[in-house]
Amino acid sequence: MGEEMAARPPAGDHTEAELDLNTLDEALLPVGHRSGFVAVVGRPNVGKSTLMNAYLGQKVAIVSPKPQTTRFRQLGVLTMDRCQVVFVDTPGYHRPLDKLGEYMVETTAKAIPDADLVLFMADVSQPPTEEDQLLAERIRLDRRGIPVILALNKADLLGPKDVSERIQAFRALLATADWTLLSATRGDNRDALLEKIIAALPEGPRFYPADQVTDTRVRDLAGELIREQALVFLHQEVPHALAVSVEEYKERAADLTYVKAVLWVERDSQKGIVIGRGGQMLKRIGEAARQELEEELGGRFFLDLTVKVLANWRERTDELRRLGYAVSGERDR
Ligand SMILES: Nc1nc2c(ncn2[C@@H]2O[C@H](COP(=O)(O)OP(=O)(O)OP(=O)(O)O)[C@@H](O)[C@H]2O)c(=O)[nH]1
Ligand SMILES: [Mg+2]
Repeated sequence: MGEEMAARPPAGDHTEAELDLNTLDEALLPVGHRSGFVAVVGRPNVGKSTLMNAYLGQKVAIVSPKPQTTRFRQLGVLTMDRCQVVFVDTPGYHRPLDKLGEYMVETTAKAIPDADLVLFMADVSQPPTEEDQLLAERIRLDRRGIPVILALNKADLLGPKDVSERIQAFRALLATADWTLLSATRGDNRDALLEKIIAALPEGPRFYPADQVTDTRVRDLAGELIREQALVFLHQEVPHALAVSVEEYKERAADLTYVKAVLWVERDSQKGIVIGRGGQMLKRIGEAARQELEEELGGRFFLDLTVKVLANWRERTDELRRLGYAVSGERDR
């Protein structure tokens, strides 16, 4: 199935509008049509993937309360009649502790000079951290005149008396950047930020067909959705040591997809935790993942999950490559 995921049709009867969008030939794009790549960067857990998914109205990138959830560069294409915004969701910027971390940070760093706009996301409910400062420094060095917007997220968690002090502290990181205080989950200022993003993009044609929402293959998204559910149930070091590879993805019937996936961990003890007593943990993860796949991708799914040990995979370039984390290059599955 190497297909990329198409945009979910809007709810209700929008057939006419959809047709218009899909058949609009480049020459017919409205005067002043804008387009461009928006690198969504920030330290882990600030809400980058949440915001991109909210703009797209569907889950293209997985989300979890645990830091370092996103490991790949993930595109989210938002097409409107007047613009096409290509969000580039990136892994959280941090001080890497292993080769996987180096790959993640490199992925983020590479997205910055390639972008038309950098969206620096931060968690405004906490003071700036060293990671925020390191990233701001990197942006100052690498952006080469590219505009930056500071998206100060999680405003819903910010007490009113801290607002002005916190805004000042984050603005000090990138003094010339425009900024918006928002809540990606509650929606406050989300539309206002989108308008700022669109206004900052150059005029230009579409990069992707109007009905394409990402460049992630469906089978890779399935692997990510399985990992997302594993992150819900697993704690401490296990989520970080976990990788998921999809070995088979087959439509067995019109309405039934078979997915065979391996959950890789680094040690026997972690394997025991992921399987759980009497297989209970793996069963819970599998059941939750099946529901998630059915909700996000539609149709029924049959999941065949196994847990295997790949000693120290986060430190081994060859194994990282095999799992799709191609160091110094793009994803090469
Ligand atoms: N209260 C609150 N929580 C939020 C908001 N935005 C995101 N979150 C939560 O923050 C957590 C992290 O969200 P993600 O979207 O995975 O964050 P991320 O920046 O993509 O994280 P990494 O992929 O690890 O870099 C999740 O539990 C979200 O539900 C917000 O505006 N308010
Ligand atoms: Mg993320």
